Parts: sequence; structure tokens; C-alpha cells
Amino acid sequence: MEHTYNEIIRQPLVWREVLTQLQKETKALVSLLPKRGLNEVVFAGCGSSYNLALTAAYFWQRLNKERARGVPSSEVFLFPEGIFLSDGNYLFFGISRSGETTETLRALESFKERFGGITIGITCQENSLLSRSASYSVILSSVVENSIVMTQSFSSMLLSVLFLAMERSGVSTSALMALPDILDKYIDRSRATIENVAANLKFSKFIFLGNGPFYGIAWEGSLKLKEMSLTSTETFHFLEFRHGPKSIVDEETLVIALSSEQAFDLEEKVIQELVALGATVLHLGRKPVSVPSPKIPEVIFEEKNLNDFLTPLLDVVFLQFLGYFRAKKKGLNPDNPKHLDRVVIIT
Ligand code: F1P
Repeated sequence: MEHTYNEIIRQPLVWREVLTQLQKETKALVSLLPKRGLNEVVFAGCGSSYNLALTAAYFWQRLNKERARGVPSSEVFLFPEGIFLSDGNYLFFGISRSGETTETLRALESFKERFGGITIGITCQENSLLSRSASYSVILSSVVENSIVMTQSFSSMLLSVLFLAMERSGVSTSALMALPDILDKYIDRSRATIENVAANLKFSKFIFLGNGPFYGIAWEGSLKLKEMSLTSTETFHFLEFRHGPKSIVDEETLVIALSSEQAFDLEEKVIQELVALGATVLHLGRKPVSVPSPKIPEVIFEEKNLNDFLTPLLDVVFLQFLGYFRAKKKGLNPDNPKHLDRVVIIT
């Protein structure tokens, strides 16, 4: 079995280790942050870590009622005026599995030079440049990834940011503790649904839809499918897809719809509309669509205690499976994506 497969499937185990670490570390870290007065919290990363930043920012703002945004690391030093005001009080998160990606390191350094504010590194690599340059770091050394594509590192670093955001807001983190067991159960139950969809090579167009916290996850699913199975993909908010892009929908279109609880009714309408136009819709969410169809294969997390903070973490694992199984079906090696390096270093 490839590294990638093992790394996807080991996520329940790794999450347990990560959660044990976070229970020990996050209280102290959160107590070091300014209690109030922040103008904005900025999450920066590249590739998967940028997708993570998008969802992280949603989590943070929603839980802490502090402005937060996710940005590509390069924008921080190339077009900073689009992100920062000259006199703001910012908290900066640099997210990087390797802790060595040049753009994220430059972003952190340029932020420090300009604002001198607190920086937090979220990484899986001990002693990395990121962990040494940030004011504080969460270093997830139990996440060991041999694969080029990010799988358990993505979900574990996102879990860490969610844990920190909850801890700061005073919301109990106990619901997070149940996640590894829930994931275990649904991997057994629903992996085959994804494998079947991935095996259907009639699909030539792949559209990922997600709103709010699911938007970054939709981008991550899109990236996983691209990286592992060399597939062209597109990503939209649900309702945005109606404003033009839906003209490309046909029988060869697979839509991957990540529904939320907050906007389920409208999201479901989009799903039904796209099926009527000929698409097959792989639906991941908490609630099945009201009119089931063979053209809507579903992975439904029926567990009571889930919500729009927790479901995105489960969704992403099944999107990783989609990339993996499609790569296998196409005879590609998911461990070794074309043209990709594990870390992008700019010299
Ligand atoms: C991020 C990243 C990966 C991508 C590729 C290159 O690295 O862009 O998302 O799959 O392998 O690196 P990092 O900064 O999180 O280490």
C-alpha cells in the first residue's frame, strides 16, 4: 500500500495523539495572546496550508468575534497593503507542514518587521525555520507524512487551529474528542461510496461546492484530486455556481457538494437543480437530500453531536480518498504526483 493511503487511513489514530497534545499545550498558549484589541487575525499558508487558512479564519471569526482572514503567504509580502492597514494590531498565524516553505517564512518575517506583533507557527516539523522564527508554535510531531500531498497534516493542523479558537472563546473542546471514533466508523461505512464514484471514468468535469467553513475544504478536495489524479477541477460557493459556471454541466460532470447545516435548504436546491441538468452529485453532509437518486451518492454523517465546525474535518478525509482512488483507477502513483515537490523553496 502507498504512503498516501496509509496516511489517510491513519487519521483517527493521529487525531487522538494530536488532541492529547493540544489538551496539554493550548491553554498556556492562549493565555499568552492579547485578551482584546486585535484588529484582525491573519492566517497565511501556501497550497493545502492556504486552503486550511480559509477555513481557519472562518472558525476563528465565528468563535471569537474577532475579524479573521485567510491569505496566500505570497500576498503578505508582495501586496501587503491589500491585507494590512498601516497602524493595525494584528495576530499572525503562519501555517506550514514543513515549516520551510519560503513564501510562508518571508510572510512571517515581513509581518514581524512591519508590525512586530505576535506570530504563531502551526507546523508538523520540529526545529523548522517557521517554528524557530514564530513567537510561539504548535508543533505536531506525531504527524509524520512521507507522501508529497498533504493529508493527515492538513486535518491535524486544522484541528489545532479549531482547538485554539475554541479555547480562546471559552467554548468546550469536548466535542472534538469524539471525532477520531466518529471518523473511524465512517471510514469503514462510507469509503466504498467514494471508491465507486472515483472508479467511474466517464466523468470529465469536476466541480467542488462549499460555503462558509466548507469553502476552504472544497478547495482542498479540489487540490487533492488535481495533485493525485491529474484531474482538472473547479471550486465555487454553492450559489455562485448558478451565476454562469453551471452552463458547463452535462452528463460527464461530477459535482462534489459539501453541504452545511446553516444553509442546507438552499444548498439542497442547487444539488437537485444540477442533477436535473444531467450532473451526478456526490453529496457529503449531515442530512440526506429529501429526494434521493442514484445520481446523488451520499456520505451522511448522522452523528448527533456534529456541527458546521466539526463536519468539515470529516469531509476532507473523504475528499482525500476521492483523489487517491481516482489516481489508482487511472494507474497513477498517488505518492508521486507529477511536477510536485514536497516543499517549494525559492532561492
Ligand atoms: C505546502 C505545499 C503543499 C503542496 C506541495 C508543496 O507546503 O504547497 O500543499 O501539496 O507539496 O507544498 P507547506 O508549507 O505546508 O509545507
